[in-house]
Amino acid sequence: MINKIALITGATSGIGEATAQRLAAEQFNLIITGRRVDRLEKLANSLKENFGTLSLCVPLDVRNEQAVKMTMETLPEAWQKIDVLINNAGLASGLSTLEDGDINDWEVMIDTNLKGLLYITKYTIPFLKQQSFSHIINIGSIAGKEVYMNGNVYCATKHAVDALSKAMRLELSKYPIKVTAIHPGAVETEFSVVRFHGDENRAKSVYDGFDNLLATDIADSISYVISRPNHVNINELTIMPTAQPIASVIHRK
Ligand code: NDP
Ligand code: 8X3
Repeated sequence: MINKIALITGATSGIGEATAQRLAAEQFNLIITGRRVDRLEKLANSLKENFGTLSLCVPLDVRNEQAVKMTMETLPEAWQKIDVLINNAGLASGLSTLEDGDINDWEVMIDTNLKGLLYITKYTIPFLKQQSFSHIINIGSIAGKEVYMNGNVYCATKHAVDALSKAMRLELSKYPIKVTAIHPGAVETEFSVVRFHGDENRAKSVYDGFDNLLATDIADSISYVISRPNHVNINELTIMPTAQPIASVIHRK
């Protein structure tokens, strides 16, 4: 059996890392990217040891268009048959009104969540097109479906991911490349530590008193979506903790 290949952005932590574990368990070989090289190498070794699969570690900042272009244009031949692209790398930076917002936070979110996703997608499409069927999974957010207080720019970038997912589906179904957007609510990862610029106590309090989603729950949904028959595409999934009916309401014990 020939192993399928998935490219996962942001595989060094959280949802991306859990997805790498899940897909390797299903015998995918993986192109894993992120900025933290030590974590990529550790992950690749553990996947090989636990599942016998191969990983190509690609240290990459998705905000660097030239680096993304060069990475994809020089991809070793054995890794060019990409079946699944998982656009997962992303972040929230800060949580405040626009009036009080930090412009650097806005730039980082727009450059990563929006422009980074575009760069990766543009330079991966030539490989996806070569496959008889392939699939793009975009990790959006409930913040791309609703707007909550102080979420402004993060919400805007995730609304853009929602719009781009629809645009990609329109343009790419002819090849055919499937496009699925997955919109999670609160998942406990490093997300809130990053949002609060390293304040671990504040980050922990986000998940106090209710059963948040786990990164493995989202990996599970990705596994489901990419294992449907070729003629079936799941356009989008919104996945929430039971205790979080909408973005801004969490029932805490
Ligand atoms: P984590 O902070 O745990 O993981 C984020 C990943 O993105 C890391 O692997 C990080 O790698 C990577 N990343 C961030 N910036 C860049 C960059 N410039 N270039 C390359 N990689 C980058 O958070 P999550 O796993 O929670 O987040 C994954 C995705 O899920 C994000 O798009 C997030 O918006 C989305 N999401 C998260 C939710 C949550 O509640 N946690 C809910 C809904 C959506 P590195 O730092 O090594 O570069
Ligand atoms: C992350 C979920 O609700 O913090 O996208 O925006 S939320």
